[in-house]
Parts: sequence; structure tokens; C-alpha cells
Amino acid sequence: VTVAPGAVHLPGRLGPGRQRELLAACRVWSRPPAGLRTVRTPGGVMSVRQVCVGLHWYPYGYARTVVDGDGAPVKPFPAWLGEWARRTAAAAGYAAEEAGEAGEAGEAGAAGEAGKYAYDIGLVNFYPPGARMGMHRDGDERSAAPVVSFSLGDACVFRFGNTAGRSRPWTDVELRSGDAFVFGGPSRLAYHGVPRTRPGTAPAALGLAGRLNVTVRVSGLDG
Ligand code: MD5
Ligand code: FE
Repeated sequence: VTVAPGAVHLPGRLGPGRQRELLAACRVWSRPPAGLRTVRTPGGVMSVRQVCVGLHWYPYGYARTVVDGDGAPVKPFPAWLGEWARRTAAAAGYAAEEAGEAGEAGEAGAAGEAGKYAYDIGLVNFYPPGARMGMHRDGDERSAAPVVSFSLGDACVFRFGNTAGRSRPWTDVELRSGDAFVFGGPSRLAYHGVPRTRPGTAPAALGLAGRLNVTVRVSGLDG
């Protein structure tokens, strides 16, 4: 389902087995060292808790260690997660073979994987009941590759805005456990946020109280 040019919602992309796999990985990543942490931005404390693999996001960019937490090296980015992201991007119409021509010449090729998006960041957001994420855009990556998002647990209202600012027009989309969303092309730098989750709507079999979102990204930084 194309929500806006370049923004593609793929409901039910992950079946129950894949959801359990991804949740199990998130639980391992969430353990210290370099585990789940509270993010402090210049605007205050985020209600969402976060953990990264591959590279650590903090409000001033990406780092290899948890510079605003326990200082530990970030856990490695698993190859399987890059495969999931590439296949999902392809299902949304972003053919991996075009990566080298999509305005980031050399980066995918330099990784020895010519014609593939070189996904190297997994950013996990955990939303306890009541958590939200304000309207923002993600501009710390140095790559035009699409961002791939996977949702687990409670459903949420995802607000997809515009590139001009935090206000209307926007489109609200319900994201449920197992859904994927791909942000590429003209939607890559759009403002977006999560105004609310829907506590208690997670599939019972998953065993997750709250919502998890995993975004898979290409940093465009040297390996
Ligand atoms: C979430 N996460 O549900 C959302 C889903 C974040 C974040 O916003 O920054 O961790 S990912 C939405 C997203 C990511 C990158 C680009 C765009 C949307 N976009 O251009 O709209 O926790
Ligand atoms: Fe974002």
C-alpha cells in the first residue's frame, strides 16, 4: 500500500514465526552491555526506550559505542537483518540492483556487495503503554537507501507527515504486529511520529507487553 510517493506500507509482512524470531533478537540486544537505554534529547527525556545494533544513534549522530550510556561497544549488526530489509525494500519496489545508481554511488560497491543496499544499523524502539514519539525526521544517515521498519506487539498510530515541517498535512496509518513500512525516495526525509500506541492489542502468542519497532538503515559511513 503506497501511502505517499516512496512510502510503502506492507501489512502482515512478518508471520508469527518471524515476529517471534525478531522479538527474541531484540531481547538479546536489550541486555547489557550496550542494552536498552533511556534517550535524553535536548528537548527532554524520550518515553521510548532504545537499543541499537551496528551503530549507536544518539541525538548528535552515530557512534560505535554507547557514548550516552554505559560506553560499551555496540553489538554487531546481523547479516540476516540486512537480508530481511533488502527483501522487504524489494517487495516495496526498491530493487537492490539499483542501489549503486540511486545517488549513493560507490557505497554499496565499496562494501563488496555491489548492487545491494549495505544495511548496517538496526535501531529498536520500545514503547511501553503510554509512550509516544514526537514528529521528527531522520537525517543522520549519509545514504539515500530506503529505511525499512518492522513493528511488533501493540498496534500504534503512525503519523506520516511532509518534508516541510511538523504540521499538517499528514496521514495516520495503523501499524500492527508484523507490519513493515519502507521509506525511500521522496519520503525518506519526511516528518513522522507515533502519537499513540494501543495498549493490549499485541498478539497474545507473542508475549510482548508494549510495542517494538525495528528500523533497518544504511549509515553511509565507512565500515
Ligand atoms: C517507530 N521510528 O515506529 C518509528 C518508525 C525512528 C522512528 O521514527 O526514528 O526510530 S520508523 C519511521 C521512519 C524512519 C525513517 C524515515 C521515515 C520514517 N520517514 O522518512 O518517514 O518507532
Ligand atoms: Fe524516525
